[in-house]
Amino acid sequence: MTIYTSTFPDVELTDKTVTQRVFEGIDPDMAILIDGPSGREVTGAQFIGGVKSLAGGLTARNWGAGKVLALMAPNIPEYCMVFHASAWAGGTVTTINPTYTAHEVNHQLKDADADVLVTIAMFADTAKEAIKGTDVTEIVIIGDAPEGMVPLSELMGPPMEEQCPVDVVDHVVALPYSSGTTGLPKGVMLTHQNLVVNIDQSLVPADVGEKELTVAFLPFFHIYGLQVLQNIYLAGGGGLVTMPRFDLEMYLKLVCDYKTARLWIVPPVALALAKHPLVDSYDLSHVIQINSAAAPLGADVAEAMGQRLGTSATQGYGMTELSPVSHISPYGKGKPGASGVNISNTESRIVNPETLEDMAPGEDGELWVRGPQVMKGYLNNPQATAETIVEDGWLRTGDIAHFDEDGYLYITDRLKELVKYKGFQVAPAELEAELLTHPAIADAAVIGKPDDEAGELPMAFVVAAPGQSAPTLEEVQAYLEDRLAHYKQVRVLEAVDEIPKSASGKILRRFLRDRIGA
Ligand code: 4UV
Repeated sequence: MTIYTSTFPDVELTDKTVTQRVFEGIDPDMAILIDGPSGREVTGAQFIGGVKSLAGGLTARNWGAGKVLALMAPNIPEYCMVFHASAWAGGTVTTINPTYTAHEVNHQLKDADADVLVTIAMFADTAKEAIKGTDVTEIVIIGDAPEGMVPLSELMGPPMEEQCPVDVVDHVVALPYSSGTTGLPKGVMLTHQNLVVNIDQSLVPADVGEKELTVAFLPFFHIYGLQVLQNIYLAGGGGLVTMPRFDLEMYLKLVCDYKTARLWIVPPVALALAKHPLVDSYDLSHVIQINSAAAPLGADVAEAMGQRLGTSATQGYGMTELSPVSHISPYGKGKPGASGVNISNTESRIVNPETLEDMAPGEDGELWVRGPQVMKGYLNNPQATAETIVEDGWLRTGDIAHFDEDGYLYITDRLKELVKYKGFQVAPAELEAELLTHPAIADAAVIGKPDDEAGELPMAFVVAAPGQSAPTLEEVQAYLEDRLAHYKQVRVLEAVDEIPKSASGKILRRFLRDRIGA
């Protein structure tokens, strides 16, 4: 067995909850959360007071200890308050993409067994539709609530001064959804200890400066935004300027106004920073580090962005199931094309996915990761858990990679089904299931088609039902519109006579990728 270890000192496992850990880093007098569009500020003291008071209110309504709170909101300061109030009160937060359709929200509410849904007025209609047939009886609205819904302000109760006691090793505090290596999106059970240790592991090399601000446009519902921005910045003594949705001009303006040292981005934003004419109108010379993750960053784009902004682009690697960070490029020590080195307490192997034997150093194979940040498992899915976390606690990532002689990780391919559209997860199995409900489609398969801007586009191969002609791309898009969020939409379609499958009925995606030269 060839195990790649970390060169960083181990961090200690503690019995702190994630909110206790985050509170430790907070300066009460600093504006730690700033709403980007309005400039509204929340100080550390206001944040802590708000979390405790909301935790009291959640507990009074029986939405605290042991309960699941579904949070479906864009990045606004209250997002962080709701997340930590639930954690402080002993609850679990399942994070929902606010661009989801009612159909998708309904599925997650049921799967996660949510007790209450917190959202904003803009999504009230979706929320109302989505709670039908679920255990959620009330919708809480951040801001002014439409009739029949509860305004968040009404929940502010007498403060709960102490953390509700929980077993930090076992209690699931966050339940984001990920499809992992195969199948439909699943609830990823992350414990307090998972999140706390990943904060501490990341802060060893990540070097967030005291009182340092960054602009948080990466959505908090995804683990990258939730942990790297929300929790690591706050625990590290920094703060966030929140953006409810990405807009390049506003992003550049906020980065300049708040003189943020570090940018946390995904590859499509790197492309914009490298190529978009708007960038020339802003002085970004104060930026010292740009870190991209969540999807492969092309070498040309990284180089062009670095040159234009006068800094180098580095990459990190992670996965929802890893809380999410396992590899980071230490500040000033990135390598072109590399996704970083093992962080503290983290081991990696490169394994032949067929024979399960370790590959020779430098050779490509499946990346396996072990460390205290590995999830507890998938919710209500012991089989998927057992297929993903194998003996001795190794997590199979489904990514193909190798290490160089200095211990830097290079992701070179993806073994798993997952499609990444602008860094967002699109699960082929989910699209295939929806496509199969179309009356003119007899069979379907979805893969990612390489694309310069989005990274990959969801591409569908469809077989027409007997006696019918296959639907066109436009027809399929119109059909899926009410069922799937915009980013999961099929962008390319090809009608075929049959879907290539193995003897056991598994779609042979490699054949389809070869067919389009991907
Ligand atoms: O589960 P997920 O959607 O999770 C993420 C998390 C990425 C993060 C977050 C915080 C970090 O500090 C950090 O370094 C990375 O995206 O998707 C996981 C899959 O995304 C692909 C890969 O296929 C993972 O299994 N991916 C993530 N990072 C990279 C990547 C990368 N640097 N290069 C290529 N693919």
